[in-house]
Amino acid sequence: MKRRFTLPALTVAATAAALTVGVSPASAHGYISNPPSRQAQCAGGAVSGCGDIVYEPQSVEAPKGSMQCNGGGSRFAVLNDNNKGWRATSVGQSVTFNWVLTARHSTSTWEYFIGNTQLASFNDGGAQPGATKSHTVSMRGFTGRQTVLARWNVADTAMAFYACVDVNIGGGTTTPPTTPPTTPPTNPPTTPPTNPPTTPPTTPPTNPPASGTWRAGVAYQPGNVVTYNGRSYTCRQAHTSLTGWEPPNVPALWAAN
Ligand SMILES: [Cu+2]
Repeated sequence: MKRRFTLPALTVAATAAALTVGVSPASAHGYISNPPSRQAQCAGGAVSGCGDIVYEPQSVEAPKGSMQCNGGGSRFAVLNDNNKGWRATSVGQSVTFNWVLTARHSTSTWEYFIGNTQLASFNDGGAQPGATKSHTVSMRGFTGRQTVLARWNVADTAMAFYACVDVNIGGGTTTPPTTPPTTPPTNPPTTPPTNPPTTPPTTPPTNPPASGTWRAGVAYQPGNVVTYNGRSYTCRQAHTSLTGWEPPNVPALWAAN
């Protein structure tokens, strides 16, 4: 899984260069695209009424140390609203979180929490990530609907990037002896109807055609083929397209055919 997203150094350099031109620095950072984070759901149109986050899901940047989905900053408070209708992705006992990074900030750690419990921490020791990053994290000890808070701690600034991902852990599988077999008491969303995204990667409403003209706001999947300015490109990683992320600008996401 991890391997699939490893990209040649050359591509990464090209991406950074392209983004300098195509996207303003203020909007060039990163977010979890899959399973779709709250900001990804806003950007993809799965959840509406999100405000400005739809234009820059990668910009949830705030000082380190917050436990809030928006990082406790002044922007994007909508991400903290648990009643917003976020879709929970059905997952097993471990989840691979995939980041799309539009700026390769040198990194201290990547952290994952449910509530106040730290699920995992990955120490990059100040290294620069590639254009994408993925971590597989155990959900051990948790079942049902949960919100995972991810923090990308930048090494050389006081800032971090935040992403909340709603998941439904262990859909039908198991339950420890602590749970009574008959009723699933406090976990309403264990019933299928509330979990539309049973398909693996990104889910949003806009399913891209097998081929067609590239558009913003579409949840593209690996293998999707689009045309842009008369050229054909194949999607390399699941992501929701954004203005500024046209295929020639982001070779990490699109391979020219
Ligand atoms: Cu940045």
